[in-house]
Amino acid sequence: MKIKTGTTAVVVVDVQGDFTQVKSGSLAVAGTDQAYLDQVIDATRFLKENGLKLFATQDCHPADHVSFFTNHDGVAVMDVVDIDGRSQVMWPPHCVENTPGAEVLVDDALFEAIVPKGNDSRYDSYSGFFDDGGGDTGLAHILSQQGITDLIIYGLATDYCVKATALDALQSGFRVVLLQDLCRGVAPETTEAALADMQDRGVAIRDVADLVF
Ligand code: VGL
Ligand code: ZN
Repeated sequence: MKIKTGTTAVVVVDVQGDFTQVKSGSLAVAGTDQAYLDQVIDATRFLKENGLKLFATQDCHPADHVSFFTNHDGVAVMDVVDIDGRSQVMWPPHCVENTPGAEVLVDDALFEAIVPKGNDSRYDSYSGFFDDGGGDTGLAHILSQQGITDLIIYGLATDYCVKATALDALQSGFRVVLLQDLCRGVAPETTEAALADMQDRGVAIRDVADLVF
């Protein structure tokens, strides 16, 4: 697949301590060992060397965040609870602002911007564009201002934040390529379903080796 370097940007989704086994994260996704992290870091450098602008999203929650099971009575991890008519998964506390678990594990200096999301305690934000309350992170505006029309997306987790970010990117008018080999999912069934869903809606599913510059 030929990449137009002037108008394509990369969005690295939530490659953070708490989502990885390397850092013994509180919400470590299967397959996020050192080999995975090295693969992501090498690919990210490779994309930068080929002239692409890089952006990252960062899950970043206050300690009293609505998605933490510890902030609700009588619930267990992964329960799905109705909150004001929305389905909210009960997660272990993760990516608490200013803690090591929230740190992005790819060198900050590579990115034009690292966009935080999920900082409103009332709303979850799997998407790097909009939270569940409709709040805008500003990412679409930043990308558009830089003349970006196409996005290459990868990171964690395929079935939650990667999927939500890719679908909101399409909704915001970007063409989207998802690099499957650089993504890992929370559970196999939801990961398969997420990939099928993204493909159905027009996301191109590729591996980094398929890109041509
Ligand atoms: C994520 C669960 C909760 C993700 C974020 O990055 O996929 N998953 N918060
Ligand atoms: Zn989160």
